Amino acid sequence: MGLVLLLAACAGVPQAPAPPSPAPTPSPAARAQPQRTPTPDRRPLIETPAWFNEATLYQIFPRSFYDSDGDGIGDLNGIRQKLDYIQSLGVDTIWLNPHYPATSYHGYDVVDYFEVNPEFGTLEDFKALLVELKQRDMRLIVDYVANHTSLAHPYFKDAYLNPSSPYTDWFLFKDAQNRTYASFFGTGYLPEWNHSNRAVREYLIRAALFWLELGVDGLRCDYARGVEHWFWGELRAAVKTQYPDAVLLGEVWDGQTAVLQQYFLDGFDALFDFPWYLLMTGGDNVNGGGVINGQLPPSVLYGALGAMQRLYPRGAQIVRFPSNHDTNRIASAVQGDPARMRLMAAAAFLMPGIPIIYYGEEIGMRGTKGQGAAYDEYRREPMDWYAAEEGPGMTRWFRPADRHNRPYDGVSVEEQEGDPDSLLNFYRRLGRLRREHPSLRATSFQLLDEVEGCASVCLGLWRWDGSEVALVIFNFSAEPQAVRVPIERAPRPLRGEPTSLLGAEAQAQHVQLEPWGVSLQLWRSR
Ligand SMILES: [Ca+2]
Ligand SMILES: [Ca+2]
Repeated sequence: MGLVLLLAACAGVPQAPAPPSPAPTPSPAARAQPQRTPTPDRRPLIETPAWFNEATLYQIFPRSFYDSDGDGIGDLNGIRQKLDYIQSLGVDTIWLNPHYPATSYHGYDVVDYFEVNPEFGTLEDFKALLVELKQRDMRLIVDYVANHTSLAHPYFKDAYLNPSSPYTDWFLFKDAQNRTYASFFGTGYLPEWNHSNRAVREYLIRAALFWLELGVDGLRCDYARGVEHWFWGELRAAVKTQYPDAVLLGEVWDGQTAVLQQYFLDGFDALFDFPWYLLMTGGDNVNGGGVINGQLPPSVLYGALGAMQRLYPRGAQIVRFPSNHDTNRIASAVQGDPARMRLMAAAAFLMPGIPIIYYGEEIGMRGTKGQGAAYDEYRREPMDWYAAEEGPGMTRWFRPADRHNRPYDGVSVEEQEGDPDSLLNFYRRLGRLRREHPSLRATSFQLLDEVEGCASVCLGLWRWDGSEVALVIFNFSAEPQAVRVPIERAPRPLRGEPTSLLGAEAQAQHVQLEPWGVSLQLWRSR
């Protein structure tokens, strides 16, 4: 722990009292009473960008999103043309999957850390996108790949089979001829950087500062676990000195909150909530599992949600995702059930944390890991803009006969745009609720120890800010539920009758929840 604290100190985390050790999920009795007299919060504090707490995110796989020049490949100008659409979701921040020159379709083998993939446009196009985003008060987070690079990176090309190369020590060669080397999961084509070489660290940090200098608002740090902990502290120190408002968002793929805690102490402002995601879905390659399919009780989420209050540093920001480019799409994970698609979206938006939408999720695009040479491509299919799957901007880089998304399947922006009951418009409603209600962006929350009338399959929580109090109840079952509204447990005084913002109105302090339904009641607070 001492080492961790030392590193935390150089990462800008004050030398505070020792962080608490991982706490077990509290017993129902321990959760039973709201805390009227708060005990002193001894967790360390991280200074995180305040704007990020308010953000709503959208993840774009650029190759698949919108094609501005008719070559069938999505590009930066295409994204710029669709900002009205993105904003219509209530989104104000984009996470862009890698935009760098690369030899792979996915771009995680970065050939040049200081350029734009010519398939996606030019550096000038990138700057034009930033200008337009700033005009709209929107923000951009770029992917940042510090673990590994490309076989085609000029430094690796120079060092491969060439022990006298000045770049020999930039990689992890395993023999005297520079023939074998460490690579990402042993894949061979993603050679790992040697982070113990100071020149490598300076190079990678220079790349980060290059994009921040252009006006980028944050870095989504790919495969943070592959890189030594202390690198992230060095990156934080370098970034925050010049760009205190830049967000460092880490991908730490783990189901254990104690593992995420370590990465917060390393200097990340924000992490994706993989513990929550894995419980909600049952796993990234699983369809039909987890809480969202009634295969796990929602009480398993107490650990992940409680970690925000007890285990993670104060200020830690959690990003909640129903799916991403490495997972089965949520529409497939819930086996095409529209009610569970909505419930998962509501869970991402209404549980505390920062929601992110993976492009196409908002129209229910399906995607499951493929079995052949192409596998993740099936979870990154072209954004479906049109009923006919044809039209301006449609990308065509991946259209196998066995793709998941088809013409006239009800899954397209065109088919859902004008339908007030569509999934697309449900996502917009969630985005609006988040924008309009400070209680739904606040970090304060209190889980109900038990939802009366629906103990084992419902999950409820209070959220509040200075002026309003919200009660959210989720029904993770295929049966309707009648639950009592526990107003006597409210964390703040309630004024008047509640307004029902999602689900049925409360009648005599009871609400009816649809199968796989959600209820959102809002009070003014005294
Ligand atoms: Ca194009
Ligand atoms: Ca379609």
